Amino acid sequence: MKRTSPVKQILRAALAVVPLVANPACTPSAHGPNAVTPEGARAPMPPAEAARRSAEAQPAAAATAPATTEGARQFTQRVNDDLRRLWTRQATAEWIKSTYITDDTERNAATINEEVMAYLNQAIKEAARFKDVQGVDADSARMLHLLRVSSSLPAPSDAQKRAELASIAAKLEGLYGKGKYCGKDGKGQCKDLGELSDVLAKSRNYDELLDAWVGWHAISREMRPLYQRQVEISNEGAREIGFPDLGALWRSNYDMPPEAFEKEAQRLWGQVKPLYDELHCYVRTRLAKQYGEDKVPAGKAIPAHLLGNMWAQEWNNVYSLVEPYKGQPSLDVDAELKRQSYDAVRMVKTGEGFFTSLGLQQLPETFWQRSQFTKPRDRDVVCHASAWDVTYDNDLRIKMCIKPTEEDLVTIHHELGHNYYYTNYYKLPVLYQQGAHDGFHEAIGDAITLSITPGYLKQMGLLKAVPQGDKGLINLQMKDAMEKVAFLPFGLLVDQWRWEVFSGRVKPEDYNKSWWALREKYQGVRAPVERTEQDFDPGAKYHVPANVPYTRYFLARILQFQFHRALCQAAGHQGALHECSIYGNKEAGKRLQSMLAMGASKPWPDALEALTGQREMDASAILDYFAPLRRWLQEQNKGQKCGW
Ligand code: X8Z
Ligand code: ZN
Repeated sequence: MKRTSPVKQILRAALAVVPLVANPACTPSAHGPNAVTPEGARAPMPPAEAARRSAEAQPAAAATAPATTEGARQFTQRVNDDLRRLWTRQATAEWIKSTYITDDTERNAATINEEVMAYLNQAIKEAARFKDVQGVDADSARMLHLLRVSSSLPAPSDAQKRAELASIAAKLEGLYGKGKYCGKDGKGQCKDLGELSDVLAKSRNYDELLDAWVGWHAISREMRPLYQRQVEISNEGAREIGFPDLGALWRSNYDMPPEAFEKEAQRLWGQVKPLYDELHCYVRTRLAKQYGEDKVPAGKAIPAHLLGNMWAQEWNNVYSLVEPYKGQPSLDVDAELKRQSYDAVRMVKTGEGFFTSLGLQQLPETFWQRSQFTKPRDRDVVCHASAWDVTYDNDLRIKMCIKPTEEDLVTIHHELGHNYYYTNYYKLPVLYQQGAHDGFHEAIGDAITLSITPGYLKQMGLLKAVPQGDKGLINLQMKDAMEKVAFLPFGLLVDQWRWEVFSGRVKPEDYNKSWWALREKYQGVRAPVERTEQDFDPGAKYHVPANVPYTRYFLARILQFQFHRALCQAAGHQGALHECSIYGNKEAGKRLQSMLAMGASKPWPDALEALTGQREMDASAILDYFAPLRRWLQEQNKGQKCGW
């Protein structure tokens, strides 16, 4: 029987269907020019310049590597070397730009982003010469696959279009970063996203909330034509390297055919939807008490501005409105952080302390020197939190605008999770310097935060008393669920929308309508005022203009509980999952590291097995965790008109 070579199988699978996106973390630039920013690339490029740049971008590797097994090995080695150099230059330029937004730093980043795009387009085409080669070793075959799916924004080989794509991507991210609302008449005091988010989190005044929500959602209107063109050009780039559209490329990053991945995401959603529905029903009832039945009617989707967050993605900011039992010990960590004047460095040290308690190493000295912890007063920066290894060589950093809140303390752990992944795999070839899949990367820090129990917080002096008994437990679970469970449908729908857009099933004239149809379908949330196709509400969420795939966060919300369960087992925890903290447990730390060190060197089921013994993603851990709350919610919701 004729054997098909592994490379051929992989290339066929990818050509036939879905490739994955291999962005390791929330670093926009990592493994793909997500965040290209060329002010200077706005004008059409002269043909001579375009030709020069195309020629520069030729990867010499393939031309000299013969179509043999040895050639494949040489080729992938060369690509790893080239990419280490290119990605380091790219990440350096992106870091400088994101921490100091000016025309110059944007143009600088754009130039290198174009170069990386050109290189990848060429290298991926050259890699096709190995598809019929028999007996290619497993590592080379995997790297050829990872190369094909390594960019979330592939450019076509046409230099003009590549420059246009870089320019558009830059403008989109810039529009988001500079977005401000200056009052209805445009003459009020201007508020940025941080300030508007504070209103969403703290105000309980319906009209004030509405004003902040509408104000922020106006910043994305001008993104619409740019986004439409970005879709056209990047789809062309995806087709050139053998994918039907960009969504198919994104979905090919999960070691299974893209259609199988779509089904997998829906399977997981089916597992958790009943829990979400119970939470939604209860929260709506409580919001109706606060704002009135006329504003929050039973049986209808909830107005999107009442859930404490600009995108209604996490609802923990309105926990006080839904608190099940009064008179229990406070769960308010914010108050303690402020009272004790925690500064950003102390908060990050607290996060590091959790990881080192597991036996993981301290962060390198350079982390403390090079990170951006707080918002500089003298310049524009990208505040959306991210984690970096700028030189792919343990050059760890985080970039945040930290405020002394519990939300930011949680985000710090999230970002440090990325850094601890980086530090465990930085000695691998760069094509392997990624998570097993992108959801793994997003889940590490979050899994750690599941061990931030009230007992741990009390030990840290951040809670006065640990909640006791059934009432204490239900309050605690409600607070957790408002963050973790509430997020699930949002985590799924962002890319459900983009996949439809990329495939052309949703046309530009229906961008906004289809966005709200999905928000209503999955989240049970509706726009608080009439929207039209003048609006571009998806653009008001960072990851859309920044072109960061989002399904990873949905997967991470489920995986983090699966990881937590396995780590608790490794730590010898007996009893209910929600009672476990792995703080200080070295066995759990070792188990975690065994997975982190694999990077993307093996298909993700192998990595999952190393940590959990399971080869499938599984929502049973999140369901087990919230079992007490779910029973309680079912009781409360009896006789209510749930659903929408
Ligand atoms: O973007 C992030 C991280 C960086 S990877 C701060 N997150 C998503 C979001 O903010 O929408 C974490 C949770 C979901
Ligand atoms: Zn992240």
